[in-house]
Amino acid sequence: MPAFAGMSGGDRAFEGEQQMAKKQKKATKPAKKSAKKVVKAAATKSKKVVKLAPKKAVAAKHNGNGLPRPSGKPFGQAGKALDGVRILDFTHVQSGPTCTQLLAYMGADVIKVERPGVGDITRGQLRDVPNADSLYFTMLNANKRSITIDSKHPKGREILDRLIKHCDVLVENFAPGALDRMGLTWEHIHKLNPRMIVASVKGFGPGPYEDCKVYENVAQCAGGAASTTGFREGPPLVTGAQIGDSGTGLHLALGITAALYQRIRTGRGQKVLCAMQDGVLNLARVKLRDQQRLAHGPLKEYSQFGEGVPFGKATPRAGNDSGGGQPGWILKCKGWEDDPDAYIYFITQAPVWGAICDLIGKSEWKTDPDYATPNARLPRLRHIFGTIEQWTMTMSKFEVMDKCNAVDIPVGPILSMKEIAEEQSLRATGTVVEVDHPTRGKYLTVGNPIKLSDSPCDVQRSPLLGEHTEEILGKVLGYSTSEITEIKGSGAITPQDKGSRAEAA
Ligand code: CAO
Repeated sequence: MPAFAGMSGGDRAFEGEQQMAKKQKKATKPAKKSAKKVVKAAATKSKKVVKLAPKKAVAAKHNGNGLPRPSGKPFGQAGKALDGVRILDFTHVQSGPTCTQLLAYMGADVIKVERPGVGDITRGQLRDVPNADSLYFTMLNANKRSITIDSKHPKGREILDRLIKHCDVLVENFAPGALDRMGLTWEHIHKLNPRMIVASVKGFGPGPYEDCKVYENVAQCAGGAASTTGFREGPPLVTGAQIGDSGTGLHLALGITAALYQRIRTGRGQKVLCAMQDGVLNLARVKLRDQQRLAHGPLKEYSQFGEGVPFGKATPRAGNDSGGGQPGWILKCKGWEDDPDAYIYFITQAPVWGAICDLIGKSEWKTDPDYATPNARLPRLRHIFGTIEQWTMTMSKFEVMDKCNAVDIPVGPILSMKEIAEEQSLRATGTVVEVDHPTRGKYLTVGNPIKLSDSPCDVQRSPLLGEHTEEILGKVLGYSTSEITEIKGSGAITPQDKGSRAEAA
């Protein structure tokens, strides 16, 4: 029976483990029997031999929970966390690809389906090297394989159905309804493969906006991040961190791994939905906390309070206030006039208030009732940070970092992307990785930010468009060479016309 007609990969990996455990358990049975014989025969000669039997029984009990014995291999050499999990990756742009790249980093076999001749639209967006896949694409599609399939072509649909039978998870972030329009409804997928997990990113969950297309900044605005970011006097601001796209992809990856785990018990797949609005709100939850605190009085941790500016009805923008239990602000450092990143985030953490006072030459603040306690300081935050800034401006951000960390004061240098790209400690941990690519040459990407001690991440370059089409048709789906030739001739895996290519580029 071909592989795609059977059980799906993730379960195979887990059930393989269980069978191994059973085998180990079985293996102990004959040993137990022969041990009993030896014990019987020897009993007449010596009582000491009899005592060996219970010891074997105890050793067998360790396997009794159906799980394999702990691997004897050194950590990092027992495969990857998601080995055996097969992902049918229908994602594009940023949110979905973030999710599947993380799963690929953890060992899943990610098969990215792309439109023939066009591919993921980001291949051609923000291009820096002519005719080469953009950094936008290459930094979001590492460790994946690419197959081109026209999902609206009858033969393409047939190939997709085979892939659905073969895989454990289908991940997609099309516009609402697009997957259904391809004929890939939940009912269709679930009938073909009841174990399939169907994971989707959408802009909004069910409700008035569920049919809307959504990009990053739409989600930042609709999720409450933009209204609470920026300075009070200015307009709402979006943040450079892609909390709508990459943040939601991250949420989706967690949902998928949980669904894979649940499937071990239930034997069936399920739908996993992450709406970008929900993902952003989850990351902006402290601002919903403050919204509710407002009903009980002003937000004293916001410098607006000390400045005597009344609060409105909604959580305001608070500039660089931490707004939390430990007040903070961004302060200038030496060279700020010319260097836009010569700043440091300074936190006046209460337990080290004495050290702060000593360091900045304000030892008298330690006992002054206007400054000695966190509550006394709240109405004076602007003045306090202004005073600290006089001190930070005399040094570089790294000198401030050294002096503060020496006495446990939490501070954060404002690092530019240039500094991050050059930071050797990030290279050493594999968080920033240099990858070689056949058409664009060497480039930097972000490796797996989640470090697993028994599942190291080895970052592989992103695939070229359709690089693995024949390999997947033949080796994964079992099509013969003549069938592949026939498929090629059908137009299901090759570009149909030049018009669509030009449009996507
Ligand atoms: N073969 C044939 N057709 C294919 C195909 C393939 N392999 N892959 C995609 N298509 C088709 C889809 O079927 C769809 O066609 P229909 O509209 O006729 O059904 C079409 O390509 C376009 O898909 P789309 O609507 O998803 O793409 P878009 O560029 O118009 O919209 C986006 C992009 C991101 C706004 C939309 O996909 C979306 O809202 N996604 C959900 C939210 C999301 O993830 N947003 C984050 C994007 S990252 O910033």
